[in-house]
Amino acid sequence: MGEQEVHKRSDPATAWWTDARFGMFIHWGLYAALAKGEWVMYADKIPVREYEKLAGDFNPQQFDAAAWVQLAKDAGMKYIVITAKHHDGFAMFHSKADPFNIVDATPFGRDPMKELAEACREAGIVLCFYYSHVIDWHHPHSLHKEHNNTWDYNLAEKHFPEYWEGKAKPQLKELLTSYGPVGLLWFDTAGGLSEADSRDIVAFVKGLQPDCLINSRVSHFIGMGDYVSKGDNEIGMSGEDQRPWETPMTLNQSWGYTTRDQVWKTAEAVIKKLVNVIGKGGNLLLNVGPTPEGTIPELSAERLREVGEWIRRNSDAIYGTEGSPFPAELEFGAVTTRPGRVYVHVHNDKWPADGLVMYGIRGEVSRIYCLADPKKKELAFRQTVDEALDLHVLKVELPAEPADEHVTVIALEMAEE
Ligand code: H79
Repeated sequence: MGEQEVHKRSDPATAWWTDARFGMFIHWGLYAALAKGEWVMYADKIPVREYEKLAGDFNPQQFDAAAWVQLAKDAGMKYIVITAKHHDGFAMFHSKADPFNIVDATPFGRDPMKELAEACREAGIVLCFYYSHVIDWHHPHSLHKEHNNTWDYNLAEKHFPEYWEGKAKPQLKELLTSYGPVGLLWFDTAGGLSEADSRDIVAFVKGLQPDCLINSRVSHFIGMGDYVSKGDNEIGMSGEDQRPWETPMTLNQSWGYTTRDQVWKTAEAVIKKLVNVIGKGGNLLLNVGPTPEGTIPELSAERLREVGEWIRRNSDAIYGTEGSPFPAELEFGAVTTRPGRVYVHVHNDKWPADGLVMYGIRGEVSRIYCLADPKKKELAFRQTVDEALDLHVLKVELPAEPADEHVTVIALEMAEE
C-alpha cells in the first residue's frame, strides 16, 4: 500500500461521498450520435478522420444542465460523475490541450461541463469527472494493454509519454483548474499503466485539488485511489472491502446512448439493488446515456424519479448510514444503521406477514414503525434472550400489507444505553 492512505467509512476525507450513497453516472460523448454505445469507434474500427466528422454535426441544442441536475436531485442522487472524455478521446469540455473538443470542433460551441458545474453548485450536487486516462483511440500515442486503435496507428511507433504529458495530464489540469472544486475523478481501464505513472497521476491530481477523491481504477496496482470501484455492475459481498467502495451500474445494459438495448431495469429493481449495495456499506453509481440532442431518455428519467420518490420516504435509512452489522445476507432484504437506529429494508415480495424475526440485535429496542408511514404507527414487538445460547431474538408484528412500494423499511429505535 506504500504511502497511500487507507480510508475507513468514518474518514473525513471521504465522508461527503460515503454519506451520499447514491450518485448519477452520465456517459455522454460524440458516440451518442451513432446510437450504438460508447465503444462504437473501436467495435466498428472507425478511422479517426471519419470519427472526427461526427463532431461537425454534433449540436445537442436541447442540452439543459439545470434539467439534468434537477433529475439527479429528484432521483435522490447526491453527486454526478460525467464523462469529460471517454475512450474515443473527444473532450466534452473546452480544452486548450486538444482541439478535438466540444467547443472547438462542433457547431454547438458550448462547454457543457461549465454549465453543469454552475448548475451543480446552485443545486448542492457534487460534480465529478470521468476521464479515460489510458485508452484514447484518437491520440496516436495512447497505449493500453489490449484496447488500442490499431487501425489508424502502429503499436510499434507509439511513444506513451507524448500522450501522457501532451494530452492526459494537461486535460486533467484543465478539469481541475477551470470548473471549481471537483468531488472526485473517476478513472477507468488502467491496463498496462506502470506503477510509477499511476503514482504520478495521483500526485498530480492531489497537487491541484487535495480534496478531490480518486477511484481505484486509476491503477491496476491494488490499494491505490481513495476508494474501491467494483467491477461494472458488480455488487460484491458484505465485508469484502476494507475501504469504501462503489458499484457502477447501468439502467439497461449499456453505458453510452444506444437504440439497440432496450432491456431496462424497473424502479423496483433499482431500489432493490440500491438497498443491497448500501446494506453492504457501498455506494451505487447509476448510469444514464443521454441522446445526441442532449436529453436524458424519458424512460430512464421516469424510472429515476420513481426511485427518488421512494428514497424521499426512506431518506433516514439511506443517507449517512452504515451497512449491516450482521455478517450474513438477509434473504428478505437488507439492513442499514446509524447510531441509535437499525433500518430493516424488507422486499415486499418477501413480506413476512406472520412476523419479522431478527437475530442478533443485542440492545434494547424502544420503538418500531414503518418509515414510510406518515403517522409512524408503532408496531408491537417482543425481545427474548436465551443467555445460555447467547441468542437474542426480536419478533415484530407487521401489518398484513407492506406500507410502502417495492421495499418497506422497518425502523427500529434503540433505547439509550
Ligand atoms: O465506461 C464504461 C465502459 O465503456 C468502460 N467502463 C464502464 C464504466 C469499459 N471499458 N472497458 N471495459 C468497460 C471493458 C471492455 C470490454 C470489452 Fe467490449 C469487451 C471490450 C471489447 C470486448 C464491450 C463489449 C465493449 C465492446 C464490446
